[in-house]
Amino acid sequence: MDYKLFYWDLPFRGNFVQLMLEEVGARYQRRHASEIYPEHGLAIHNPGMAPPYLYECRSQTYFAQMPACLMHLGREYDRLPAPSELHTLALKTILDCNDVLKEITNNNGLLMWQKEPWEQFRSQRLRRWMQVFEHTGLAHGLKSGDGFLLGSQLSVADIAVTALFGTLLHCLPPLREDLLAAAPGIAGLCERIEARPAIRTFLQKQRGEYGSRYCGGQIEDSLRQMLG
Ligand SMILES: N[C@@H](CCC(=O)N[C@@H](CS)C(=O)NCC(=O)O)C(=O)O
Repeated sequence: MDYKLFYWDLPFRGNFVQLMLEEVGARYQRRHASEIYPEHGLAIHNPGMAPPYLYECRSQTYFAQMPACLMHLGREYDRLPAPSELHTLALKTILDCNDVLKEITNNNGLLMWQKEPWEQFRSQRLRRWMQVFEHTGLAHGLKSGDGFLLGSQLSVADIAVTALFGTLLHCLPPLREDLLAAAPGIAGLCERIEARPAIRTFLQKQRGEYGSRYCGGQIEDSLRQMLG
């Protein structure tokens, strides 16, 4: 066993780590977040605020913070670009993705969405975020039918973008038209990454179990109401 991933029975933030574990063929167990959070959250070494938690068996280390988990796996499995500027852009991309998760859930579900702020977010910030990823890809040679976000090789950035938008489109399909309009290259990239054998097999199984569940809670209900 290489890793244990502690998360809820949802794709949302956990799939960033899990798609990576699948892509690299790591031996891992998916465990329920409640085994750690909240009761035992401070009892582990290097505690974090909330799931996901990644436990590395070899080093007996817990990692919290999704971007840290993903960067760690990227380094362990050689899925980080070698030039230091691209390495930093990979981190930046993962942080961008984590920001989108927070924004789309209205600050991790602090307030439920109302029609007007949602429509404003959808047509302005969400659209702009999509364009941010699209422009990054185009600047590094992403084409409509091939390529990756940061150059000629798959990196953690491709896994992150797919965990963000592939999941979003599967769970909240009305947003597909938004991505196709604002970031067609990213839409194609997500399809290609989701079609990679290990990831495809995993997603088929997970989507069979979870259906279209996304982030859970009242905020997911609120998002669905907004999308009619
Ligand atoms: N910045 C953290 C955010 C963690 C987070 O917000 N986790 C959510 C699920 S995606 C959670 O379980 N929140 C429960 C809580 O904060 O009480 C990360 O990137 O991992």
